[in-house]
Amino acid sequence: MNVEKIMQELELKHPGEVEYLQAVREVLESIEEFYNSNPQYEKAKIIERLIEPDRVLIFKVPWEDDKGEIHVNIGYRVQFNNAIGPYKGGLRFHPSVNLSILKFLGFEQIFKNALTTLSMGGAKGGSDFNPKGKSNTEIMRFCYSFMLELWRIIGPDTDVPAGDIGVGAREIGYLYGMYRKLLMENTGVLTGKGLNYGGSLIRPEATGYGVVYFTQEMLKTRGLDIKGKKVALSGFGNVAWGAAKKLNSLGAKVITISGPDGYIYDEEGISGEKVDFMLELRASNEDIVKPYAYKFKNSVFYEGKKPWEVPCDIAIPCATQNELDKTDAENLVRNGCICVTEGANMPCTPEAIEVIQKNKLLYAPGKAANAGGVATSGLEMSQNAMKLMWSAEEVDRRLNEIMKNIHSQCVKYGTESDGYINYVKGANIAGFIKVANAMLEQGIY
Ligand code: NDP
Ligand code: 2IT
Repeated sequence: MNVEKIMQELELKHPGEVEYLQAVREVLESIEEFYNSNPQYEKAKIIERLIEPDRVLIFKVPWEDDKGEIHVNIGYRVQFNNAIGPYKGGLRFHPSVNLSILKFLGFEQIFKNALTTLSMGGAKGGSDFNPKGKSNTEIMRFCYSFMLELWRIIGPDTDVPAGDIGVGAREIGYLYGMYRKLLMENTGVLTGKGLNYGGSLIRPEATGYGVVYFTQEMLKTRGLDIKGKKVALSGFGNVAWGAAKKLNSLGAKVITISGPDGYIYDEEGISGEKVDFMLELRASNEDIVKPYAYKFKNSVFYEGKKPWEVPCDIAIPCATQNELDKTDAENLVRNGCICVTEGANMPCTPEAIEVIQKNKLLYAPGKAANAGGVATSGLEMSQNAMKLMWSAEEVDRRLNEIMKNIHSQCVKYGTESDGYINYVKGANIAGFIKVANAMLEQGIY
């Protein structure tokens, strides 16, 4: 494979799809050496077949607001690759959603899902719908309309969507309600469901818990413990909340959270009722963290700033793509940070990753570190198929095992000659091998 040639062709075919092109380039560059020393992949044109989605459904989502006004949004489902199992990946409802973002997320999801060792292919979907400020009935009408198209291409053994930014238990409930009505079936067609209708215990916490389990494994490679470490988190959504809960229970100190309006610095640590307050902030639908500083007087709100300027031992970006850039990475290094774990998908820019890796910090890409969310979705699918429900302890034990296994795969394929573990390389190669071999074994279609 010649990365530059492939990228040039891809850029010509998909001009302006910057996030998608960024995600593909990262994978290609990190697997290039391995790929070229295993000619069976080139012979079968695995890369050319892997970088284009199997199919994309784009549809219109008309819905009526509470005043009777009609709106039209765009809905998408990108089914990227199902060589190892049914298409699987979240739905994102956010005004920034476009084809490029969903293709980057769907592409990443292929490798992430392969790393979990469960049988799940890669997909992503969503809409440019903005849930902010909408009433429950508006959300319900939008979700119903979205499912009136989506049902045609999903199914428990075909494609199993879940949540992502802007899609939580409430949205999954409405989507499931319409699917059940249309098909007269109760199956594991969506994950992240409520506990009353087939959801799994620990799924809401799973991404954040998994991120912390992975961080523990990384620290162990340097003989370090997470206890007592100061941790800067960004975001205040589902992933940041789960991470904060687990970090506190392990004796680490969470000192920041953030929203698009700025970040909160709380020297005393964000624990106990303060973590619960994160859920209230999210539920307010306002998408601002400023009210935290009104409620907890010893905390400070820094308007329009990012948390990466605060001295910390561990940084865990949990908000969105490209939120941590080169300058942020330089600040973290200067302030003595030892570990950056990606809770969000692709939150570090390529330039930031270069700085972090050059300075030999522990660094884990999202496709390895945040795989606990989709892994627990996979466990939800297993429970649904068996018509059984595991205890929280059982699910958590399996999640912990899966995260440790992902870490071992990264060490196996990512350890460099000087002993530094390149988790990007490790995760991409390990994920690639499973999918590529499945494709080889099944022929060219
Ligand atoms: P949530 O919707 O619960 O929270 C994310 C919120 O972060 C968004 O509402 C967004 O606000 C906010 N945000 C956006 N940009 C910034 C920014 N620059 N600084 C601070 N906050 C910002 O989403 P999740 O917690 O579910 O997802 C967060 C990340 O984790 C995403 O990258 C997602 O893909 C990833 N992820 C999620 C998993 C899951 O199971 N939910 C699993 C694995 C990964 P705004 O609307 O104003 O932009
Ligand atoms: O990015 C992700 O892995 C998710 N949003 C979770 C997907 C899932 O199917 O649980």
